[in-house]
Amino acid sequence: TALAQTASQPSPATPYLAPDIPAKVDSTIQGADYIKRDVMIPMRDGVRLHTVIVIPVGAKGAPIMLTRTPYNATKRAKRSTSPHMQATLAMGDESFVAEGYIRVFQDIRGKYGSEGDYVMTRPLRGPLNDSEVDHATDAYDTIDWLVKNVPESNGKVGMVGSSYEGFTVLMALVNPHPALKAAVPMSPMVDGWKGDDWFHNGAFRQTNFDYFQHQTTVRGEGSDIPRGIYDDYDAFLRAGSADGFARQYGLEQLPFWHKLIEHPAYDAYWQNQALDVILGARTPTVPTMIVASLWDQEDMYGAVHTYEAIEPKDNSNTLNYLVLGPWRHSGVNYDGSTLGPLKFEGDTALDFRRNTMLPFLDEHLKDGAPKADTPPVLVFESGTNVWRRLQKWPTSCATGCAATPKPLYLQANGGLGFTAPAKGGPAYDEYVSDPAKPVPYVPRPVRFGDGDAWKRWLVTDQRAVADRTDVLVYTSEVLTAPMKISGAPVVNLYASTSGTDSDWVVKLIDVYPDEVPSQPEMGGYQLAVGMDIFRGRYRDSLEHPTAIPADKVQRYRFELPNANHVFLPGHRIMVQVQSSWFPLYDRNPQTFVDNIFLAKPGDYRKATQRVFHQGAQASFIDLPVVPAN
Ligand code: PG9
Repeated sequence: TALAQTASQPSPATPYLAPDIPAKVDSTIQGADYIKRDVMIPMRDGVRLHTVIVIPVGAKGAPIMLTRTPYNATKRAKRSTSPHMQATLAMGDESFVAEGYIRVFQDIRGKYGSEGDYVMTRPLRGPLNDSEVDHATDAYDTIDWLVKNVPESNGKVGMVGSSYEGFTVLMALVNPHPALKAAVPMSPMVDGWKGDDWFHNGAFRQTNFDYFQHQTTVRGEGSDIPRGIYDDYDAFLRAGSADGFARQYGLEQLPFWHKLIEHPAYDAYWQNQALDVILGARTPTVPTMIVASLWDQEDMYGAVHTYEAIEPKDNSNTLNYLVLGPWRHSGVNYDGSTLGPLKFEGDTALDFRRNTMLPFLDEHLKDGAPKADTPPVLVFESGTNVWRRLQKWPTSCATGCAATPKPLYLQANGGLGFTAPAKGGPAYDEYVSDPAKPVPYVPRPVRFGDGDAWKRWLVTDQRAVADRTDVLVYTSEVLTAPMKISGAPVVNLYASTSGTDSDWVVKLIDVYPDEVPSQPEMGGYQLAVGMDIFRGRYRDSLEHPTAIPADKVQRYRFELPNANHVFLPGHRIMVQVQSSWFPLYDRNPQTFVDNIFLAKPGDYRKATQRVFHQGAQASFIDLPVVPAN
């Protein structure tokens, strides 16, 4: 009977109310092909940094690949829960696993499992940092500990990482530990004012608010900003200024926001952090492969400028390498077969990681590895979609390059060409820039939280805005021969505004033929090859902004991102000019105020903008034209 069965059961050893969550569970995965060690590594000031070390079972004399991250070391070392190291680590690490590397991730001080204070992109010791530690010392102390405490290693350490993690790689090069034998900084954050993350040429990037919220409200991962508004175009327009947005959502509590609004211009705060300048002033000793993406929507400035700063110091030609791939920001670590509508032959990112990066790292980190056949510069040529091996970058520039740039002139009636505009005819084109109706940077609704849209926005079809009355469009004749550019196009805009301050956005565009049989949706596509914004108040000095005299022609000169592109026969070249790029960039009130972050509603005024294309005031883009291969 049921009663008899109950009575015959043995008395249980585990009390029914024993707590079901034990104090500690050993999470070792039986039969795994790797060992994970979680350690706290002491720094010179006593602060301990949380570090995850992933070691292949049976490793002996293996090199170490280190990444120092603000993005959670535990998570970075756990793509999935698996007994296989290959599945445990991220896609970008697959080649390291295949080659038997020990992989190490460390939380930087103040984030996730690490002790200490978090300071956003903590400046080096010096005028901005009077403590005894920075990322250079933390990297040094970490590497020192690793080579003494990981017996499975051969004592050689490499560093790799993208973006913030690329910044920590560059920081480790400031006073490198002797065991640091090779470095691969990818899309590193180098100059937060000129063209990486926070600003572009003084215009503030409002996508950063979400970043501040996630990264600096708590030691771990912060939550989203509860906007309660679907379209960020509306959310930011209604908030008024960037500071208005910050106050509305409680971000004015964050110290980093105050550091930004207290330093809107390129003052000593930014100058002293410019890592390209800092590294360019030192003698390089560690072989370094700097990786950039051609369509980097976050850190498009740092990589190439750091390469250019170090290059004159690399007397042996064995320390400074550059790679430019057809990727979005950090795309080098993911699938590089496509970017938005652009299709490449095979996975360009995997190809690079496996066939260029790994042999380079092996050469310097693996005992007895052969010398790699690494070209000084490896650049992807968009348009023709092939890799090119070069001796130097750029190929065309004002001085010291194989070719010098060629001016591409804006002409009357929307023309664009290499001949200076003829005398006579209208001297300028004009539009009204209305801060109440700024030009959207992508078609509305705009969702900063839509990661996929953000990753591909630089290749958005620019037809979306070409017909707006506040966007000027200049188009060349149809090309009959390929035209290749290889370097940074430089904008020389002659323009006036009826206001006293203004932003200028200039885009260099490849217009596809009307019909593209193999990919019909590309018919007439307007693909940006390089575009950027310049805040007019900084035209004469990045440090000391001045009001623009109303209705007086001024010259605005600034670089567009580096490109290595072939405009194919049948295509046309296009230039677009506009005065807002919203809500990615905060609006310029078009009235000169001390601090644009704090502009009041009444400061935002319509202005009549004129772009000149005649005589001494002929606007042009200096194009880094080189012979097509
Ligand atoms: N672009 C990001 C970032 C770098 C440095 C500072 C702040 C943000 C990143 O992808 O890490």
